[in-house]
Amino acid sequence: MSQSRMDELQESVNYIKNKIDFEPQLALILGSGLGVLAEEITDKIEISYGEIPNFPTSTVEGHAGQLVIGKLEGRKVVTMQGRFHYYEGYDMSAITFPVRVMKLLGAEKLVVTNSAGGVNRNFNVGDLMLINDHLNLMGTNPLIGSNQDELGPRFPDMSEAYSNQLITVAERVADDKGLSLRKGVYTGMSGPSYETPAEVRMINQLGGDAVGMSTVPEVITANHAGMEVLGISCITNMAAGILAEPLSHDEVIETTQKVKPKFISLVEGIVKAISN
Ligand code: 6GU
Repeated sequence: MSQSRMDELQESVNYIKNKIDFEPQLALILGSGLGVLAEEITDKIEISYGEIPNFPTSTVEGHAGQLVIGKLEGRKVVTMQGRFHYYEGYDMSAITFPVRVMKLLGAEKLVVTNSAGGVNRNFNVGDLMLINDHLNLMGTNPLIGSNQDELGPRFPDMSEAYSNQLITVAERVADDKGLSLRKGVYTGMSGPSYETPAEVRMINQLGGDAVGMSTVPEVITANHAGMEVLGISCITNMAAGILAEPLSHDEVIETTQKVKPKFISLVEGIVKAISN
């Protein structure tokens, strides 16, 4: 990361700060089909990615591509409605950029959501999984390159990449609401092809419970920045070879639609319960 990249970050942050009159405490990244949560945000300002200087712009359908900054359950939040994926052809610096912007805006905590394929055979389609660790099988790392010490350390610790404290909060909230949750290891793959059955068996043997094409770069960046992270996967389908049927993006969309109310209720409860 060069000094000019720092200047670009600062320019983006200043642009956004000029439009808001409070500091967001909590950042949210909403995955495919889960962007509806942003509709629950009040007193909000929406800023299209394309409008923000130096921001990458989103291409995938079903991704609105904007920051939504406002209040959710009384908390000040900055939300990415639509995220950037490595498989879209963005380089890692484009994927990490918004995370750094949200941190520089004031967010000390990050809640990241995604849709994922189930690798653990005990899981069912429609389950929500708290991520307690990840496997980075994307073939790269978002922090490769010169380190900008203002942003974080050269060799960031990843021993609690997903905050145990936030996991405990999420479990308590789910319990109060009578929602059942899974807990497990998220495996990040580059995509865009889904895994082969052999790859899914490999992931399973390595300890992965779910597999997807996002989250890992953002979580590494957030840890680098010293943010506390909570990750939630919506198991939209079982990974290849687990069930007899082929995988389809349509199934992913369909399941997220079904899980939406449960997901919104959980995340809202968590946002409310997270202490400042
Ligand atoms: Cl099965 N694999 C990957 N890589 N991403 C997914 C998925 C599977 N299901 C939803 N997203």
